[in-house]
Amino acid sequence: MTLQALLFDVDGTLADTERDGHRPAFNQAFKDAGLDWHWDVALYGKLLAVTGGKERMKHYIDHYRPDYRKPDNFDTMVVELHQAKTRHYAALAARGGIPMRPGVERLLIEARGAGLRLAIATTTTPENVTVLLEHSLGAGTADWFEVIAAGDIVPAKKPAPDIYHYALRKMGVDAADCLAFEDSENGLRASLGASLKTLVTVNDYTLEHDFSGAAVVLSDLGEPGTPTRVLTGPDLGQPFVDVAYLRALHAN
Ligand code: XBP
Ligand code: MG
Repeated sequence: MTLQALLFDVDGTLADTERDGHRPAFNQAFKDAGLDWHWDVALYGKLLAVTGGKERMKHYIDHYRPDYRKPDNFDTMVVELHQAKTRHYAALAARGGIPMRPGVERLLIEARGAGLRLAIATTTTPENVTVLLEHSLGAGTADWFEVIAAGDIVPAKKPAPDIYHYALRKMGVDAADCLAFEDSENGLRASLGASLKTLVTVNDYTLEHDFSGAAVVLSDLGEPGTPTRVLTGPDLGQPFVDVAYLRALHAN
């Protein structure tokens, strides 16, 4: 059991994409289509219980809009709305509008230097991952990840473990030799379902989630000068998460 690879969730983990990235992109797509659907910050927090943008829209209609009469082509309409939403999100991300969370860039650079293998396991659409990485982390950084497992590549989204199983299979690595990084309960259920030790960094939408089973729950990865806070789990006595911290956590 040696630490060989790190698997990262994207939304909420690498960057705070939900409130000011995905949410306004959905709202713009709804508006462009002449729909009176609008997701404010609080409602979006509730809708996040359902992963996947298309699945989230259907959930919204089924649970919050009993007044809405679905057209016969509702499924196609949702797919098209989601494509429009993805274009809006990509434009926002391409303007560099979504910064990486504290410590993410520093840790990725150190991990690469230490020979750790990197992968992504996310529910979001593949284009969203590439555009975010290339514009917020830097040109060429999508290539830092040997596998980008994303979106509809597996039919069952998080909290199902399928996306993690897919990434592990592609990498040919044992779950026992990896660590996963997540920010949400659904994400943690997925990583734990794939037997991955998981480090959680919370955000405003996920603070109250149930993170039982996580190896550690932190405020963020921390930076020199702005230390991380341990919310649950062992205090490894380091002000920020670096590769030495990850090796200690993995061996713990
Ligand atoms: C992310 C999601 C995604 C995003 C929106 O969850 O659930 O649906 O909110 O992206 P996780 P899409 O961080 O657990 O992977 O609209 O492309 O689905
Ligand atoms: Mg997430």
